[in-house]
Amino acid sequence: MGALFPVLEAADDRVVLRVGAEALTAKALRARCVAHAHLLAANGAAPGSHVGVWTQPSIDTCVALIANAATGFVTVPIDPKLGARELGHIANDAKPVVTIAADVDAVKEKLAGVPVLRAVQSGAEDSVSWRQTDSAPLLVLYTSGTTGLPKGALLSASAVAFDLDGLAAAWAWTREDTIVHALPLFHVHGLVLGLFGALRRGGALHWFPKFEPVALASALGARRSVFFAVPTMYHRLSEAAASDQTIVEGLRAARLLVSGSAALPQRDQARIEQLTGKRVIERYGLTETLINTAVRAGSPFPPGSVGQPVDGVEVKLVDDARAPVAAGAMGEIAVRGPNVFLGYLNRPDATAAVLDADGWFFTGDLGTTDADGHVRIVGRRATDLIKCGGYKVGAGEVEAALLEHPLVREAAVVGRPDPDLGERIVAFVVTSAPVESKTLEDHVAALASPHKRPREVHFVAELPRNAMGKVVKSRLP
Ligand code: MLC
Ligand code: AMP
Repeated sequence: MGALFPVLEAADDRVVLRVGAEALTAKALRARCVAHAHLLAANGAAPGSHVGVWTQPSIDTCVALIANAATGFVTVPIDPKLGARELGHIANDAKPVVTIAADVDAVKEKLAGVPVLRAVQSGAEDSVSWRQTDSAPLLVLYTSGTTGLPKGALLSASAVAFDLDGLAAAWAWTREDTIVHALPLFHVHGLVLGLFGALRRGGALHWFPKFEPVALASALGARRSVFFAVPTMYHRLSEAAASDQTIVEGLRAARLLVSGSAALPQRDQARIEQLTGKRVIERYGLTETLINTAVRAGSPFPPGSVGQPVDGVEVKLVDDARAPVAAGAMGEIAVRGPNVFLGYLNRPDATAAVLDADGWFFTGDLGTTDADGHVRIVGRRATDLIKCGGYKVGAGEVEAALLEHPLVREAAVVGRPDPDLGERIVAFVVTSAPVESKTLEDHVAALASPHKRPREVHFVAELPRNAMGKVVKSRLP
């Protein structure tokens, strides 16, 4: 064990965090962490308490997320765009003692019953005890399943440290690297890899609250940088780069271009390689396991590989009965290692369904491995899980939200291939009176979340059903 973020113990004057025109040195960040711990202690939170962080895009939010983790609280990141239903669920399920927000007024009416505190704006000079890489929870990250409301995955500090150190070895990631990204701060990719990863290495993070190709590319050119993005962002960068040399130069200047959270289409990979002479490297993970496999920096890899297991992570492929498949055959990917989560909050049933007594976690992803251990993802067991823009969305959540609209009588939701989003959310609905598509899209955005809104709505007279009355999605037009 050691400190989760050693850079805060021996803080110096190097800039570790940049957002827009604002920057913080390690010393200034350390002082803010101390002030944060005092603020929480004065408001009824103790180490180990669940503390919500409203992830509005600002440097104060980054500080709150770091300070909360660094000083011993369990962070429940909350997407500020969540609709009423999901917010209510998270508040009831995780029961945060308090929630920290950069802009308190924007939150107060939305989070009924949870006290909201303004994120600290200045530092304190005394000391606190820094969070160690122990096995107690560090994060509760909400993730969608095929049905029902999102589940809170409990991740320990030791899992986060183990995984980040494994990725550091895979990518020769050091304190000399600046991570550049424009990912949201309430999921593994932007929060654990992007924010905590940069800080654990002791390097810097240059975070962009919005995905802006030209600004991002300029940042990549400014320092020894590593870029983290979802495939949709690489797709949009490659499109924009075709007519903007600044973007080409930026991508070319980066030390590493890393993609994850969904499959990177070969077409976009080829386009970026043709423009910049660089190949994007992929890594594969889940909220429940953090990152399991990663292409090694500077090593050759076959097309479509999401890399070899991170050091210390075991990977096996299994059949429907969870028995290992023959070498070279396709199977469900199961993983085991210190990276695997502690379980879902308040959901022992759901935990038991994915985690066996020997510590194997069954991912639901279908893959193959080659003789060198390179993993390729070839599909997913559940067709009712959709990956749209790198966000996981359960078809059932969207259907449930649609059915709460007074004019919707029946709804079926599927993911359809999309060159930009990977998969787009497509809804088929039977309504009792005419209604605009936009009305239904806005309805889902407001109730669940904007990224769960259908991008296409088809109005049908009835849904195809089998003899038992169950909707047969494969027969949808
Ligand atoms: C649009 N908007 C609406 C709306 N329609 N708001 C309310 N109601 C409506 N009807 C808003 C959106 O919220 C957004 O706001 C803006 O309008 C633009 O929306 P958009 O055009 O639809 O955005 P989109 O093009 O879909 O965004 C693409 C994207 C995004 C790539 C930027 O999908 C993204 O950030 N993806 C990252 C997902 C991610 O981090 N996944 C990691 C999961 S962890 P605004 O204000 O935002 O502009 C994981 C593990 C692992 O998977 O391996 O990493
Ligand atoms: P989430 O639950 O949002 O953490 O999403 C996890 C899922 O994202 C995995 O189960 C995979 O289906 C998908 N995923 C993550 N990284 C990759 C990748 N590099 N290639 C393909 N799919 C990926």
